[in-house]
Amino acid sequence: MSQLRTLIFDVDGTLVDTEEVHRQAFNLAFLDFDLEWQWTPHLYSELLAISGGFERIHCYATHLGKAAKKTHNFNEFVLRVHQRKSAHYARLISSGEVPLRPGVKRLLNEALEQNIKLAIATSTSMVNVKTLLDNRLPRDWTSWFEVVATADTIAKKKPCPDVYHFVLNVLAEKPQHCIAIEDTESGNTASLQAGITTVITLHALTRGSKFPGASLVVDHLGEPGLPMTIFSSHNASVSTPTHVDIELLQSILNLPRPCRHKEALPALG
Ligand code: XBP
Repeated sequence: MSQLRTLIFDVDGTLVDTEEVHRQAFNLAFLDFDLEWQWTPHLYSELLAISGGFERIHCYATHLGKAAKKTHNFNEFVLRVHQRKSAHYARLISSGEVPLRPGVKRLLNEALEQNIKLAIATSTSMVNVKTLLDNRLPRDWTSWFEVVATADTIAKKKPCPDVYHFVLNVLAEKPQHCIAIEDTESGNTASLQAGITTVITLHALTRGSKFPGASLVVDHLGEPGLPMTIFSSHNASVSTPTHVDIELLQSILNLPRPCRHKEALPALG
């Protein structure tokens, strides 16, 4: 039996349903630079496969979108567009209108009460994390988390597992004692490749995604008065709970992790 000792949260789409705000910020920046690009929700849900706003713009401009003018300072141009996007995002998100997702604050408090360590593993910047959580958690929220690993901490973003390896290394923690809560295929891949049992909370931009290897896929973490919907669970007996709490997470950790791919398991014996 693996004792749950650490809960690792993704940020965008998991703590707060922010990706729609990111999408609006990208489109405002594109208008500022007279670019004809406008990312629809459908296109953006596909672009979420690319972690990192700079990388997302760069990839779109280079491969997927209008042929970008190949200027010698293309990277510098993309950086300026991303910086402008980040300014729009900070302004939009600091209003506090978009709340913490259901069950997030309850689960954070449950973990703290039960001495389970908390960590953050995200592909966005520390500035974005601070702007987001300064407006949604108590002033001392940074003391809640043993580690806040961001795009400023690691070079290679999700689906690369580096951000999760960083958290494990700083905490000197083994993956079997952790659970990650994520929202995208890219995040699911990153946490599973780090050997961490993963729970997925869906949102409008990820409902069509597949999460092979995730132990539980729900629409949100739920509250006693706002039951979650379970979309897939590796543990048939988990079909009754109305919300994700520490007890449920511990029961998930005791299960053998689902295999990521549908290939038949090697014959035993
Ligand atoms: C989400 C991301 C980020 C945001 C955009 O990170 O991939 O790139 O979509 O923010 P996570 P930036 O799900 O790991 O929290 O423009 O700052 O990258």
